[in-house]
Amino acid sequence: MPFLVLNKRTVIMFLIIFLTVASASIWLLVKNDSVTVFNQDTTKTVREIHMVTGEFKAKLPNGKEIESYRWDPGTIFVHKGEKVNLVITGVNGAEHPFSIEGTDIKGIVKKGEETIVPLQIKKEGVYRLICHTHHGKEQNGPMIAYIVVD
Ligand SMILES: [Cu+2]
Repeated sequence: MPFLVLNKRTVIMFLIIFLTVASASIWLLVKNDSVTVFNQDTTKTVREIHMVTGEFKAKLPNGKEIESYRWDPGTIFVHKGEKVNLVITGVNGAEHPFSIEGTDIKGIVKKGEETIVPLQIKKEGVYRLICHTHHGKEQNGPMIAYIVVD
């Protein structure tokens, strides 16, 4: 009856083969996992863009006060068809009723409150976010932000 004789060299050779296969498997598993996680992240995340309502104020040498209301930042960039949440916080000014030209999006931003505007614009172009209270120079405006879609 033949016996399986294992000498030191054979044992070391088997160990090396086993370790090579094991580390290759672990490497493949880890690699697959990280790819999967990355894919889930990119499909589920809706990008947030934060904006505030601001006010510039100054006193002229003759004592007269001048002021101007602003969306800040004044220009934002989104991709065509991209889902974005525009989060606008009211800081200066009591109320800013707004609409986005060329869309049916409208709403109101109130001092101390957050207004979330979901955006998904499918046509390229520059869309104006207009405040209807401060729409012209006479009303301390124009309070307009530009949404660049490309
Ligand atoms: Cu306004």
